[in-house]
Amino acid sequence: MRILSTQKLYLKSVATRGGALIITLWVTFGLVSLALYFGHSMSLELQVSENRMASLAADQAVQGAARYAVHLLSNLQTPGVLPTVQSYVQDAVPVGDATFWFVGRDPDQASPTLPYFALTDESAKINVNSASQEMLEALPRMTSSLAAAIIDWRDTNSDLSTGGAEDETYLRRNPPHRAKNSNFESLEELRLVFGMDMDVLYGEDANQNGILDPNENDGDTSLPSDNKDGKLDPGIIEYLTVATPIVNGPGGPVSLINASTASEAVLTCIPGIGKDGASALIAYRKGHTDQLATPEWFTNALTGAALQAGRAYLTNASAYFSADIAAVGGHGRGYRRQRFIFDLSGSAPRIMSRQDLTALGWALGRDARETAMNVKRNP
Ligand SMILES: [Ca+2]
Ligand SMILES: [Ca+2]
Ligand SMILES: [Ca+2]
Ligand SMILES: [Ca+2]
Repeated sequence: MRILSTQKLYLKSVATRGGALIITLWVTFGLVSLALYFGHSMSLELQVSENRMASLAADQAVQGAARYAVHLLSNLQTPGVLPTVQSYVQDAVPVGDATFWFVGRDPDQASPTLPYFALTDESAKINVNSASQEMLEALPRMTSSLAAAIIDWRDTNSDLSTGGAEDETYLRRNPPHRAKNSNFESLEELRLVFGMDMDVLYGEDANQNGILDPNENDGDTSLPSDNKDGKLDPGIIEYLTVATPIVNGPGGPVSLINASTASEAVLTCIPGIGKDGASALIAYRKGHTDQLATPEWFTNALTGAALQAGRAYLTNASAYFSADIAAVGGHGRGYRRQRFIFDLSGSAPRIMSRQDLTALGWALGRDARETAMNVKRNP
């Protein structure tokens, strides 16, 4: 009996120790899980705060780049003429941990997929507030009805142009509104014009960077819709501005277009110049880069009727420039993009507009993020 009760006591003690062991194991497991949980959430928090820091650094880089642009534009070697890309930095410029780029347009359009970095000239574009119906109709993707609707939107009267749209059309919309009957203040306002669609306005260049990104050349596989032809077919927004002043020309109001910086598509829209005159201007300026600061160099490139009709629209200088600034913070994180338009016509430079383009997504092509990581920075 005595032996039995000793065995019972032993077994009881083993059971108690086993229970204690299981409890200890559970507690340990719980502690390890808690440690792992807090460790994970702390590392997530750290990552979030690093991303926040990177975004802040990118924001600061954008502001710094804007000041740098103002400095460059206020100290032009030849007034009105953009500096050559060799004379200033514009590609993967380090600012502390951050890096910025000026997203530009290649005047020679050397490659449809390679990003080009530079400040840009607003006088290289057609002013949507002064353009005639004829000029608007000459834009790629434009129809005569849409050109008429643009003019009806901005003209102060309510007389309906052929194919255009005034109050009665807009009042039928849900919610109803009226035609603006005054000038466009921004190009985004074009979205309100009757007959406008995203294809016409933005074309294939969904991120508005002037180059063909992979999703812009894959047909309907991903947005935007494109013709997969290896070339960028931009929308009309690429060729338009609201920044340049409207002056009195011999045939009515005009906004001068810079023959030294305008694309062939823009030059083609100028009355009397057309496709032939535009190619003549482009060929001349490629062959005579040293003459582009010469006043009225374009008179040597055009002949007869083209010169007579087109001269009133052309200039070789500008006082309206834009800096489309993209930046990332440390480790290539925290992407930001803002487009500034500057008015340099007065005694002090003025920011005419500032537009946040971050939501359009990455605009710097394939290699920029890696370049940013490898940029040499001051210690
Ligand atoms: Ca009107
Ligand atoms: Ca693009
Ligand atoms: Ca596509
Ligand atoms: Ca295309």
